[in-house]
Amino acid sequence: AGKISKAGFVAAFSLLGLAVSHASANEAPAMTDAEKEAAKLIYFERCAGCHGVLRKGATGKNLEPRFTQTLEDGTKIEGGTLRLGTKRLENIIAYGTEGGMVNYDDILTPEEINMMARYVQHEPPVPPEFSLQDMKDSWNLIVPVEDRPTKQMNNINLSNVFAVTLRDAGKLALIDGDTHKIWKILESGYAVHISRMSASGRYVYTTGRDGLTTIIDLWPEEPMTVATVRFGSDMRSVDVSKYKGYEDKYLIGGTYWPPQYGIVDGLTLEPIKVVSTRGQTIDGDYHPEPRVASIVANPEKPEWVVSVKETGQILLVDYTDLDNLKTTTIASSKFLHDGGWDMSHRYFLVAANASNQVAAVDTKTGKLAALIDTAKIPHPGRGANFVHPQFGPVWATGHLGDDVVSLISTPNDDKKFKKYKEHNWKVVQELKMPGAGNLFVKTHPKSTNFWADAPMNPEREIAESVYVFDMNDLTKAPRVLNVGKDSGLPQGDAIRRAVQPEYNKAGDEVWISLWGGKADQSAIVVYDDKTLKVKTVITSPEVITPTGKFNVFNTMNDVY
Ligand code: DHE
Repeated sequence: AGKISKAGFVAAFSLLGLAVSHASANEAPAMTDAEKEAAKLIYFERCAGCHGVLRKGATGKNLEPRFTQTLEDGTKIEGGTLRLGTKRLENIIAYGTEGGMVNYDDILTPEEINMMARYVQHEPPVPPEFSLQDMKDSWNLIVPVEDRPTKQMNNINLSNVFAVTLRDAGKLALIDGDTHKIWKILESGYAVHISRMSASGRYVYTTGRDGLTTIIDLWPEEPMTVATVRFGSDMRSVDVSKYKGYEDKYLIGGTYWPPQYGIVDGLTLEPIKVVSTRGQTIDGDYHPEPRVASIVANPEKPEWVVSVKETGQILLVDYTDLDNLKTTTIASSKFLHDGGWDMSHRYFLVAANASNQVAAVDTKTGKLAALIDTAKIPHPGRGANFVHPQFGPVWATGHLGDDVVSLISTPNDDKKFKKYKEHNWKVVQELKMPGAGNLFVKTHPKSTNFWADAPMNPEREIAESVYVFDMNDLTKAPRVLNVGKDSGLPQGDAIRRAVQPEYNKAGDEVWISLWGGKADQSAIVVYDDKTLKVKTVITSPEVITPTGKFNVFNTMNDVY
């Protein structure tokens, strides 16, 4: 393991038993077995994240056959909802919708689009569960702790290394932030979603969409994967224990399928425990697929904050006694997704994206602090914190579904911020963006700039650019940097999405991924934060579909 290729992943996926029966509903259009297999994989890779394996909907709409099939006599209204049918589904898949569905006409062929339109009219196949024993069977300890170096064996400034997801290549690039040189590219499993750092900064943990988690040791001469484990068959989040005395002792991983979280040893990844997240939503309805979305470690308490998407329950998981696990369940808002800490690191703010709300947890009291209504589909990444000239400390989120960035006033015990108390937990300002489709925002304590992307906007000009606000004067329109043009790479047919600003450790450079097609060479464009001029373009034939970038120091210390 440690070297799981795309093909390996596909094989593992089938081994996991995902080649299960496809119970066809009466009115579903015909499909061959080969088509069903191909469609199932595309659904998993492209659709399940938003619509769910069981297709009950979250960020995306419910796609159960009762909504997707055409009735024999044509399209009909069912329970107030339009039944879709093959033709309309093909249009939606090809061209997207204003509701946030992206277009797939540049990724899938017309035949594949037709196949997917037919596939989602069949009953969804239910993948198998994944037990603690399954996790143990998948565990691969490549280098035991005692065989690892006892000191750093290279001269790299590890705290300024960037872990960069090469999404469709199934790889992770480790890039030296001081020299801008690619240090090492490692196999990582399919589509690493996030990387998180160990409390010590020595290890990088990655989590792949295929459920594979790796631990990479940065101390050998060259970084290497020292263990791997599979938490399930679909996964997005991972974090280590950070509380004093527990640094790097445990690692938690949250899965989309099966809906559960697992806890493993932080240095070897040996599986210890699995806990299901199935249960009741905040409305009291049973949900069979409550997926684990964001997870963060609280450095001030022996606790992880775990957001369960479909139920709207935020769990505070205490890791001091895993046999007698203590969990606080905080009812918030449904469809929890991504989030980050406020400036004081006392409050965790998480987007309930399809509810158009942000939930704030007070980790000191273990209670919900606020539910804040926002513009459509908030999508903060981890958000961004700064002191607003008029409203004091704010935490910011962009929006996938609206053309604004929302600034939310956050409480702060520092005396000098007391006067802003009346604004707390209100959206105090919306910064105007050129369109919807933002995914990530970022700033740095040493900077006066605030960066926002818009990769999901359907317009090329907008999606290939980033927007830089001056935090000293937020009445000004943002400066526009066209990352596509700045990369110097030739423009093809597909939009190259400019995605996820990430600062270096010093806070004087911002790295943007230019996320092109699977077959195209892409790039990471590095800007000088002061002059907004290009400093370097990091590219090579191996730089394929770069997306998330995680600076070791900033990720370790939640600097954003
Ligand atoms: Fe993400 C964070 C889920 C699509 C890049 N993404 C997250 C988190 C979740 C999530 C739950 C929070 C993890 C945490 O902090 O613990 N993402 C999902 C999806 O369900 C969704 C919508 C569809 C899917 O099938 O995965 C999705 N995400 C994407 C992408 O298409 C992106 C742009 C490219 C990619 O690599 O797949 C993408 N997501 C990211 C990144 C982060 C992230 C870069 C971490 C941001 C950060 O700054 O922490």
